[in-house]
Amino acid sequence: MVEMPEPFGNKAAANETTGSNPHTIAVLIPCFNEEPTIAKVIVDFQTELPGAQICVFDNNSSDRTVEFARQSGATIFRERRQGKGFVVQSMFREVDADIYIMVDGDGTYPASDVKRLLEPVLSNDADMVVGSRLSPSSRSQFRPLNRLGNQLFLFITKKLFNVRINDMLSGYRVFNREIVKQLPLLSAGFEIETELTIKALERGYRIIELPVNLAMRPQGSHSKIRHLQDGMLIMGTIFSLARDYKPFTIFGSIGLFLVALGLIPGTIVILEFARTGLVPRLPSAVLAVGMVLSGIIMGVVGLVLHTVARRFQELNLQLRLLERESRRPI
Ligand SMILES: Nc1nc2c(ncn2[C@@H]2O[C@H](COP(=O)(O)OP(=O)(O)OP(=O)(O)O)[C@@H](O)[C@H]2O)c(=O)[nH]1
Ligand SMILES: [Mg+2]
Repeated sequence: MVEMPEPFGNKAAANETTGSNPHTIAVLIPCFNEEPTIAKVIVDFQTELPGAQICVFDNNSSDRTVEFARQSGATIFRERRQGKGFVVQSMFREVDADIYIMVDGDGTYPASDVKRLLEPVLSNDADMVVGSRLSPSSRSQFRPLNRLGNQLFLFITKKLFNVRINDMLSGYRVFNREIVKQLPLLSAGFEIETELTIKALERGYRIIELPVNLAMRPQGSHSKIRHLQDGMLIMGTIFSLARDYKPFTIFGSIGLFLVALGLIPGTIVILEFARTGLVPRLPSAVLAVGMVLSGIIMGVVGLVLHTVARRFQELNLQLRLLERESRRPI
């Protein structure tokens, strides 16, 4: 479970709104050819949350996804640009609600858990709740390659960002309005969950993970993941976000590596100089100086970018505080 510091907690205000004036809830379902499962997903969520608006975001499906979704009572939205990331961007832009639930259209996430996931956002204890498929108590049915990929990406993210999370790629999440309307998302495809998790963590939003059990896709329903291509995209996203948000970690590590490498020929040259007073291996000396200097430059670049990133973080926080202040009744 990840619990961020609570910079903006305002329980009193939230309890008032959950009382007589209930929140509007939207269930957002990205869909690309999910004809075998979409109707059941919609009905299950309608049963769990009778007042919620169910929004299916279709992405050029060539099967009967849209027809089945409409028959089941969902509102249909269309996104022409192909990719889950584009769909999530338009879901967050187009739909107006107080609380948002995002869930896949493939029927692999249990609707029966939705009230449990909603609870922390309703009580204003979290800005985002993640249905964690990899929590110790989850009994998720993963395909072996998916489990391996998830664990590898999680390991790298935890090391680079120094965060405690169990599942960063889950497609089952609950958000409050602030995070949906304020998080700047740019991803086009399956790297969207990585971006969502890391940007939310870096902005200090309060995130809670609750265990859910992932089920297998039923017979006749097909995965949209292309393991190699999407895996590389996710890896690329983790590293570019690390470069932007943790520049000192990235550039500092490269710098340290270069300095260490430069010290190998450097030590030989220095020892020889101490012994004989001569520098007979001039190329080694030049190589050592070049590598150590490059390493130092990398470290300085990391330090400068770290300061810039920190200032932007502060600015971001100030903007959010200002926005909150401007919404307070006078
Ligand atoms: N709108 C839209 N939805 C997509 C696209 N690609 C995938 N999705 C949806 O995103 C959700 C997740 O995709 P999945 O193929 O289930 O990926 P996954 O859950 O990581 O892996 P599996 O369940 O093992 O296949 C599903 O509801 C898909 O229909 C896309 O290009 N556009
Ligand atoms: Mg799925």
